[in-house]
Amino acid sequence: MVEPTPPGEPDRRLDRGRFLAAGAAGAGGLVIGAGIGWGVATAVDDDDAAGDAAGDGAFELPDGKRVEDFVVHSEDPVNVETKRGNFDASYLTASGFMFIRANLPLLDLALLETPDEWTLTVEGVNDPRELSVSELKRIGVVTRPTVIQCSGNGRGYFEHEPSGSPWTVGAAANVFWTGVPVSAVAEALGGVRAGMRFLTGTGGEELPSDVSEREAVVERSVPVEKGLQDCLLAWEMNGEPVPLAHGGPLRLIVPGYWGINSVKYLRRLAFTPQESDADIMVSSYRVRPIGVESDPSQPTMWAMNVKSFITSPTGENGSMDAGPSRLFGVAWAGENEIEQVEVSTDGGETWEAATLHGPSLGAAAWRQFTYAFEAEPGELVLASRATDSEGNTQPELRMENEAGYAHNGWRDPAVTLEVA
Ligand SMILES: Nc1nc2c(c(=O)[nH]1)N[C@H]1C(S)=C(S)[C@@H](COP(=O)(O)O)O[C@H]1N2
Ligand SMILES: [Mo]
Repeated sequence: MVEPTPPGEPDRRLDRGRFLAAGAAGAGGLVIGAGIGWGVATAVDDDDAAGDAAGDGAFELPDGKRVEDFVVHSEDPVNVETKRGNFDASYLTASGFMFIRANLPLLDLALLETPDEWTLTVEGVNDPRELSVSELKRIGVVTRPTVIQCSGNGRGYFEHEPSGSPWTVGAAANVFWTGVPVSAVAEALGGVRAGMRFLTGTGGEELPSDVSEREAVVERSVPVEKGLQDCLLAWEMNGEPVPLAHGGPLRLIVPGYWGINSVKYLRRLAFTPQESDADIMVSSYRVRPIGVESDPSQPTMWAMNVKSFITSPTGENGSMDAGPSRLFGVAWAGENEIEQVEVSTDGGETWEAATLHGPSLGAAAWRQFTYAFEAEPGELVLASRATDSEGNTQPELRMENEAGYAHNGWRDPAVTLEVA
């Protein structure tokens, strides 16, 4: 079991290792309804920035990614967010632009030379055994687009400066996964044993020797029904073998849930009676008021909430020409569909319906939107606000919480431009 973080010392112990400084404060995922609030952030002393120093440009990214396409939050382990402009107006995030969120140093690239030989242990079924990727490929195959989003996406907007990477909008991506449904694997191995309530995935990284396995391992549990209805074991992303940074040779994909649940380098898939007792399940990724220690009774980061952001114009150069213009953006809502997206060109005073364009790729994927407008000289503040099929609408403000999870407010990510 894990020692709870002492009161008033949230996540402070994570500073012991760089890998954890960037790591455990990471992501999370639960559905948080609009209107829930824990009050206004109070400034807290923050000396937890270790591991989040901006890159000096001298390091290289895996899989041929270019450093200049990202905002660098840490180099080792690598945490880089996609620059807003690189989402452009596409329904798909190109692999080369996809953010990387790593709790631990990446595995050896040589692994990808023989991806079919990667093995996975399956437990909690009637016929537990080890399966290679080539065996998995014969059990079944589906292709699904999903959003992968870090629980801490938007953390950079929280005024209390939570521990962990200060992502803005770019710790999210929409990509296609190809792999075998978890249900087909369970069936091939004689079915799930009685009494199993969770599906637990374990990452295959080498663990540091100076902390316990439970503290370092990337291991997450999701409800067993979710696992059997919806999850897959992916060996392909955007039509290519899953790149190393994104969990190749084999990754668990939990559609509609926060990124942490989609465990990379999947080594063990277990149907279990209890949730994992790893720190990443027990104490990290728990949503709690500012200053409150984490505990397993708090909501964990499972299904994502409704969210959108404008991808173009980015506001990066701060100005644009007056005249006819058009904005683009993306919206998604975890396990729900996007019902509508409204946009504002006056910082949220008035709202108009945007047009949903491009393909509808299912609830777990994001939807593109666009809106044509006349840019008048002066300050222009562009905002977007999505509503999902359950009637949840993005709130104006973030929900204040200790670790800076689940930001879906519309005001912070708004784009401000000077029109001339
Ligand atoms: N094995 C393993 N799986 C992992 C992680 C990790 O560090 N190791 N990070 C998680 C987190 S916090 C997120 S947000 C996503 C990031 O996925 P990406 O790096 O492919 O964008 O992977 C999740 N799965
Ligand atoms: Mo994350």
